[in-house]
Amino acid sequence: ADEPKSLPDYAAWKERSALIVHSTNTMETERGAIGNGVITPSDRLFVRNNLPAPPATITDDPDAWEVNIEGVRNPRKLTVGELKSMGVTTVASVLQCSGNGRAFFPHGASGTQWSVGAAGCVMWTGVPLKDVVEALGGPDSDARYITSTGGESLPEGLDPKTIVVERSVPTRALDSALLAWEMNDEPMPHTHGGPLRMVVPGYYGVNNVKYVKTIAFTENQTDAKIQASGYRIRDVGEKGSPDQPSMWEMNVKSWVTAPLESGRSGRNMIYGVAFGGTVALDRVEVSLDGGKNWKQARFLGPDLGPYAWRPFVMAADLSPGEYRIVSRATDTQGNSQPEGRTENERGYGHNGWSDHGVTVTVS
Ligand code: MSS
Repeated sequence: ADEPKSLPDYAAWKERSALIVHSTNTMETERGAIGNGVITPSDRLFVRNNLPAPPATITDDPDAWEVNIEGVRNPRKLTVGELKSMGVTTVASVLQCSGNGRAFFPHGASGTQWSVGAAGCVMWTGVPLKDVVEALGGPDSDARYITSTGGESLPEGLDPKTIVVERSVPTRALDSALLAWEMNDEPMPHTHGGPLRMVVPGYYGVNNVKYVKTIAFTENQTDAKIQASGYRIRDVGEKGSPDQPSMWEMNVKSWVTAPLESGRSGRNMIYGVAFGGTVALDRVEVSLDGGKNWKQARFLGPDLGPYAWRPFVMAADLSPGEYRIVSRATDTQGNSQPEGRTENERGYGHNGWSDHGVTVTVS
């Protein structure tokens, strides 16, 4: 058997037993380690890097880190120290990779075979991007996108546009975006984008650019590959292109976190997590028979706002047998998880309830 992979140095502080190490750049939270808390402990949070992480020394003096703000009336460079005097807010939001659930696609979508654990709910603290932009005179009048650039140093000899982590999101995200220097009440770990991270609540992980070094208000989306052809919903076998839907706002989703395999005859508590992306959740229903009959679950713990996930629980009195347990979330706009998948080349955005279920044997 293969030796279990160990954690890479830059993530060595993580709880090894809570994670599946896919590669040096990709680690997911075990389904059973997601638990039923409103916040994912930092040492259990998944990691995904498209490029090797910059050296950990970038967080030695976090207040000295500089970010360029461009495409505003008075463009300038600001340090994290300066940002800290411009405003502060804390937002709980789900960080989820676009490819979470890719392992369920039957066509063998290329990329990390994430099951459910490329997601967590995190508390971010930083300055609302809106406050920063207003202090600099507001965005240029033709701005339609906010383009964030990651601070990795790029290997020489390659066209930077083909490798840089640079993502554009529509300016509607300005209402909620923040430049965050803390995660879960601690300085932003280097592993998760410290000293400074662009956080776009309710948007897929890729838009939450780590070690952010430039924020630009732009008329067009960046032509970086990760934006122009990457992270797009396209038919199986098709190439990526800018006219296809980009992985921006997340869709409504839920999954069961316990029990996962076996239960004892009698009362069982079924737990899971659910979120609505940029829309608050209305309800979660659970089915014990693969979707024939549904019963509403109860939310657990405090509501940390529309971008956070909500743990849920449902009590079930089970006699011995096999159960297909599935959950289905609905947001306050009436969007519900579909039963199936939207087949797509890269296996993005899967929120179908059927594939995300678990088969539990009660004895
Ligand atoms: N940022 C940067 N700078 N770099 C990289 O690579 N990645 C992405 C984000 N950001 C990156 C960034 C992704 S893709 C994701 S998911 C995220 O991040 C993750 O996070 P963490 O913290 O967990 O690691 Mo998919 O959609």
